[in-house]
Amino acid sequence: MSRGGAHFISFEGGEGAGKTTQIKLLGEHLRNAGHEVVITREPGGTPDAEIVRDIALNGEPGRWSAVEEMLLMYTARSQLVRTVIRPALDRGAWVLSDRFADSTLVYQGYAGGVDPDDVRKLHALVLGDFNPDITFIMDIAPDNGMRRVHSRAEVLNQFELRDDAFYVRARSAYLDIAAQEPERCAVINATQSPEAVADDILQVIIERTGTKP
Ligand code: Z5A
Repeated sequence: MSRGGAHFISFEGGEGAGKTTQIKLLGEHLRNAGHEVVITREPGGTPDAEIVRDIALNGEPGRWSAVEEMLLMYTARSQLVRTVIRPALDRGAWVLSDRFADSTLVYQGYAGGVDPDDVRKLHALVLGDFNPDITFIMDIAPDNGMRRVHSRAEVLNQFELRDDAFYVRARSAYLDIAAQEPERCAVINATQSPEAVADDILQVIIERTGTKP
């Protein structure tokens, strides 16, 4: 999808994969190079969508069915795209999103039990063919990622309390999506040092955009 000088990049992967860390590093790199950068996250990214984040993520596992979670995610996503992401792309900005639609396909779909085709249909209904230009799949074994999360000593959200099999299904679903959509997705070895991961990410951006930002 051509957007002129604008780029929409999403970061996906399991808990503790380093998505937030890498978005910060890439955002700094791009801003230092003189680009407008809009960083957002999902669920969230607008005041209303942050309220959805709060009710979707907190509480006990099982508070919402997977279908209900999917609807919450797309309600928040629709407003985020309409009010933040599309306007930023229209201005020519780089938009870096901490998770996007693949998270719903993986967490509510492949790992959560909603038919993935139904998730795709909802995406088409809400957003048409709107998708990131590049999606980084930050790949790390779930136990390794969770060790990083636990070492932060925060209160865990209801997704971080799910059983190991859920995370194993999620990792494998991400790798399947990357295999199905190699033009959009790039799998990054997230077990490396933050600097090495950042180098790999920049390399993919150079290859895919044809410019060194
Ligand atoms: N969810 C969903 O179900 N459906 C949807 O459609 C959407 C989301 C959009 C959001 O939680 C939850 O919502 C998510 C899926 C669900 N499930 N969970 N959990 P979140 O935003 O709170 O969690 P997260 O997205 O997984 O982020 P995270 O746990 O903060 O991980 P991260 O952003 O990938 O990692 P980080 O914060 O950059 O780093 C984690 C720690 O590791 C930190 O202490 C770093 O200093 C450290 N770190 C980072 N990189 C490295 C490297 N390379 N080496 C060593 N240590 C590192």
